[in-house]
Amino acid sequence: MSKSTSAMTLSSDFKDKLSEGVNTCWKSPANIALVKYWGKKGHQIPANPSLSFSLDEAYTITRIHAKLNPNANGPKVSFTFEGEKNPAFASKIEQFLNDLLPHLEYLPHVYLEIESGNNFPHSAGIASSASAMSALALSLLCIEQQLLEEQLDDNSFYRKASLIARLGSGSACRSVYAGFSMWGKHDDFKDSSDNYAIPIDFKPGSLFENIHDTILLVDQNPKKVSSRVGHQLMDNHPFAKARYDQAVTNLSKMRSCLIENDWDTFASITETEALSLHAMMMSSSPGYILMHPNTLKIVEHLVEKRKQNHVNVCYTLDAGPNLHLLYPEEENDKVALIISELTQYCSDGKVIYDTIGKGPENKHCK
Ligand code: 2P0
Repeated sequence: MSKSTSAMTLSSDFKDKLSEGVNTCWKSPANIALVKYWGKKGHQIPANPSLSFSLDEAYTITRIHAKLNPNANGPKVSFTFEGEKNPAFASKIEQFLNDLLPHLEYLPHVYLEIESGNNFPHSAGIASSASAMSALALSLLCIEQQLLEEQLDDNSFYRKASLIARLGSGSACRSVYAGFSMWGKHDDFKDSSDNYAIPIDFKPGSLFENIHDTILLVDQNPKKVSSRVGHQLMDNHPFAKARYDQAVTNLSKMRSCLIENDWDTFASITETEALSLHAMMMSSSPGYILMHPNTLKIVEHLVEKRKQNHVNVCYTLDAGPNLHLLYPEEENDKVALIISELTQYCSDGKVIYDTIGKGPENKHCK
């Protein structure tokens, strides 16, 4: 096991530090996948590699105050979400922390007061598990840093944070980095791993540097089938192998077009990935549809308008009905005109403007 994934030696006075109280606070973003993770092998191991970029405006802030739990009988948690105590979630976090015992040696000795909040409404139909789990992972690791004999270097810190986030929610492991990152073993990406995400090892072309992601909120209700169930339905899916092979090939192509600044190929792969993801859902057993009639209306309208007006804009979908419009910064004005025609299909006309982000931020320790 590498230094980044194994438990580190706690300092001799870690209990004194905990008696005084250890604090941390991290802000961590959501991300949007271009090559989609859909299907698992074993415990939180992806069936195929994926690639995403972190967002700027959609994030979670998590604060933890860690105290000594003198009974040392396992991690204990109190959890407050947006100012309200949530005991049901606290017990879910305690289960998650039990999974982390091999990775964070201090956990049996602590009582954690966790406070968390999002800057986007959690009912808005935007995935919050990636920002929430990455903020939690970074905070838990930051507490460890303050209790260790020797500090992790930056690279090891983020890899270990990514591994911990992955155990909470797969897509979260990509959110610990700025910009584009990928997760899952792939021959074209040196150091790639199924255990954690890595930042991409090249500079993307200028079209992707300040890429925008405008989210058209078609439906703000919680989705009918969770991603956890969706992943499970890939287990005996008749098209699973073809889908996993397609993702591997698309990741190679995506790497090339990001390097070569090739928008058209980028758009084509991104849209194929979105449609394949939803095709997997529709052809599962039982099949289900997360897209809304307005999702398709927007796709039709967008495809027609971008052709007429020669605009570099494409769409992707998460596991839900809301459209993410992706476009280079320089297309801002032209896309704004198209968006003004698309809000008629959005729930309460709602649109969230976001861009590629600078990654997580620490408020105290790193
Ligand atoms: C992704 N999604 O790559 C894909 C595309 C949604 C669509 O990963 O069970 O919440 O927590 O590991 O990460 C959503 O699934 O699943 C997801 P878990 P997760 O972003």
